[in-house]
Amino acid sequence: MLSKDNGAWRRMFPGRMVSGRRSIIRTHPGRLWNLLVLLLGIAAFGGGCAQEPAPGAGGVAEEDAAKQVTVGFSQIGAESAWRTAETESIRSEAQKRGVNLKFSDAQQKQENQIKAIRAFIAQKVDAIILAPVVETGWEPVLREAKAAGIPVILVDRGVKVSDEDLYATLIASDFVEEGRMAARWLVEKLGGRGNIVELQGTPGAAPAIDRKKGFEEVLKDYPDVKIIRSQSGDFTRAKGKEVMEAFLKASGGDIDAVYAHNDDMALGAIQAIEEAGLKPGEEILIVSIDGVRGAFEAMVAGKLNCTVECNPLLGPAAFDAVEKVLAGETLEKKTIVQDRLFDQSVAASVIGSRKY
Ligand code: GYE
Repeated sequence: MLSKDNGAWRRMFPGRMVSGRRSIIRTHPGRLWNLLVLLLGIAAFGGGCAQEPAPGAGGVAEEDAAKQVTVGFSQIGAESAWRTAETESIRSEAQKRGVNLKFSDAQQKQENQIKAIRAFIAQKVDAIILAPVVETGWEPVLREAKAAGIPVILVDRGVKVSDEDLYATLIASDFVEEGRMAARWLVEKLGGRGNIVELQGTPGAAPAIDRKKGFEEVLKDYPDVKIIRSQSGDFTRAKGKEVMEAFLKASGGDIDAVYAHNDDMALGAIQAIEEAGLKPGEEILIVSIDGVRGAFEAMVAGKLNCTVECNPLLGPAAFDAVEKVLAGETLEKKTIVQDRLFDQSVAASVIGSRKY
């Protein structure tokens, strides 16, 4: 192509000196080779595109380090099987793409997440992935990230801020809809009448707020289905068990069903119900959210009735967002992860294909 173009150029401008690259190409074939080698070198070693590592590209360690993207990930903790699956998905995707991941576990504390984000800013990371423990209180630190020119990608849970430009995008499930799905399933199973106890997630967390909201919204149309007790079990199995024990002590015989905001709390409640001499899944119906392996096992064993899936495998979508934002693209403000409902009737046939 080059020589053909060059020929055309010569035909159009016979005997005329041309400037710049074309003159080099036309008049000095040896230099053309040198230029090609130079261009290939730049492409192979990432000059000028330091923020877009070619997945799987090999090369000398030093040259890789020069173009490697660094991302800080502020994770909430390890309270549930869902959470550990999310962490694993982000870690393995970072590794797959050759991203240098700085991981920070906040042990359920917002103040630790804020500290981690400040440390990421000081370390001049290229981007930050944040799974925010609660919805409010993020504005100042997000402003600091923005001022430093570091994009923040929210995964899993949302935040409430006055300016949506403080984050690049949110990748999460529709928690309100999950609550509605759980309620519709339970109302039907109860035949439109019954007493429910609710195990809420972490106070102030988007999934706890929204799963309650969606569930109650459906219940409005069924006056004979009531939530008789509701308390936080912090999304953990141990706390779910403890709170369920208290519910059983207070209103034992009146409880027809449990609505747990996640599977771990439902699994804790199952233990409490069994220890109280009752049959979970039969004498007390149980519906929860997440769809982790332990929930499927409990459904196969007949102890859990239903789970609404909430997909934690957010690594690929999170790093797609990182790559796009670093390439200067504007992202959709929210990407909603699609979820499904599974009950005991399908548990045995799908358990083998579950990925988390
Ligand atoms: O449902 C729960 C976890 O934020 C969607 O947090 C997530 C929730 C998930 O601890 O198990």
